[in-house]
Amino acid sequence: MRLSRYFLPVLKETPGDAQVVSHQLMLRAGMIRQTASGIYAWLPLGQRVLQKISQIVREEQDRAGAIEVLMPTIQAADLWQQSGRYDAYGPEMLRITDRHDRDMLFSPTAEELFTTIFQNGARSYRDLPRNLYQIQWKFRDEVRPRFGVLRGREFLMKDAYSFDLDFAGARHSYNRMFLAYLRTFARMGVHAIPMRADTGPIGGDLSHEFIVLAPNGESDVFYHENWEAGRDTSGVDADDAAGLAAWIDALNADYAATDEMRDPAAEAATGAALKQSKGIEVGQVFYFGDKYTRAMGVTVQGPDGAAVTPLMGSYGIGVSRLVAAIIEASHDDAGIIWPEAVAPFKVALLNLRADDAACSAACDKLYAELEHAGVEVLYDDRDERGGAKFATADLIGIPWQLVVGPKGVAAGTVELKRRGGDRLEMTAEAAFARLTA
Ligand code: 5CA
Repeated sequence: MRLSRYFLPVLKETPGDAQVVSHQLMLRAGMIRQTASGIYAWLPLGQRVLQKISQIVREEQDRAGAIEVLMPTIQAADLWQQSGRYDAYGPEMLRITDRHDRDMLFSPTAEELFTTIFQNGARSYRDLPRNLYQIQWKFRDEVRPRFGVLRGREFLMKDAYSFDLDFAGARHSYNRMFLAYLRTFARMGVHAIPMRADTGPIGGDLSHEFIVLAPNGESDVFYHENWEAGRDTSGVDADDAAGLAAWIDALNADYAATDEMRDPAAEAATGAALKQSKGIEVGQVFYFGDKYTRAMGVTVQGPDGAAVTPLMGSYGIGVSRLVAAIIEASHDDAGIIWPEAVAPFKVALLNLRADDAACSAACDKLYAELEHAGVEVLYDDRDERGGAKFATADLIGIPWQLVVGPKGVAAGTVELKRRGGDRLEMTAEAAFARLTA
């Protein structure tokens, strides 16, 4: 992409109404604009990151055996009356009346809808276990939307819903998602710690929140220092129910809890190893058994012919919140530092002299070659000073800067710099080889 033809409205000044660094940087880097309280437009750079994160989430959900669907955002109220949540949900639910005076709502979550859709398609025990998921916008009329997309009103969520015949199966479905979440967040370059959590309006008796440690987080969290190291999930077999359960139990033997779920006895046992921090909840998993299937009268025919009420869990990831959470965890004074897996572009190609024919020819050639090799390049071909180009590339956090100036071109060299690292001089061929390795 040539910057001269892109839509990247960066801001020089930090907007006064943005209190946390991720919100400031997302506005300054031209990723989002607020259109109403807690509602944001995603500009091209923000949309690219949202897509990168969604794709990692999708790949790990698919790998865990979940099946993608897409549900509507607007739902009929009667669905929620069946489960009893229409009245229970309260003012966070955006209620809408259509032209025929029918009560509708904008989905804040989708247990009821997935339960009905499942009921409609599943007849017998052979149709279980299943896990259906979507990546779709949600709306919650938060009392205090704040910190940009960290707590928005409209936000992008991955929500998955599992259906099982018995408790052992449901527990395995929960554990599969637990593992998938560890893998998902690690691939994005963030470390998310699972913590026992309250179930809130979703209900049920078992839940974990996945928390990224960050000074601007809204949750107070307490955890064993062992959690500061990442966990290697490469050898874990998600199909081995007993092995997976044992692996997760061993992991959870290290204490970690949110403020509402503190356990003084367990904390005393953790002793000096206990750490306290602020954190951002980027995902949450729930097991709630037959709460929705029973209320909505869902059954399938069991192996012996008798009707069985399926047991459910639901599993959310805050996809749009993650964009900001990753920035909270990865930035410096100059701007964002994207982990390569979620970066909007891999390389910023900086032409230091757009008015110099030889320099521009060298840049154009590198740009064409990198594009041809499938490398995502943002080519700063604008007629601007080098300083402004470095500042923009730093602000928007592109992992690699490929710097081409007239002196280098004459000497047959370019400079390659890792965002936040040193600049190394090399031939254009060597830089190309490094970026396509
Ligand atoms: N139905 C369940 C699981 S699918 C559910 O709704 N869970 S949740 O309430 O925990 O939301 C899932 C994730 O969405 C949260 O972990 C959080 O990362 C994200 N989220 C929730 N509220 C907001 C919000 N107001 N702004 C941005 N992200 C949010």
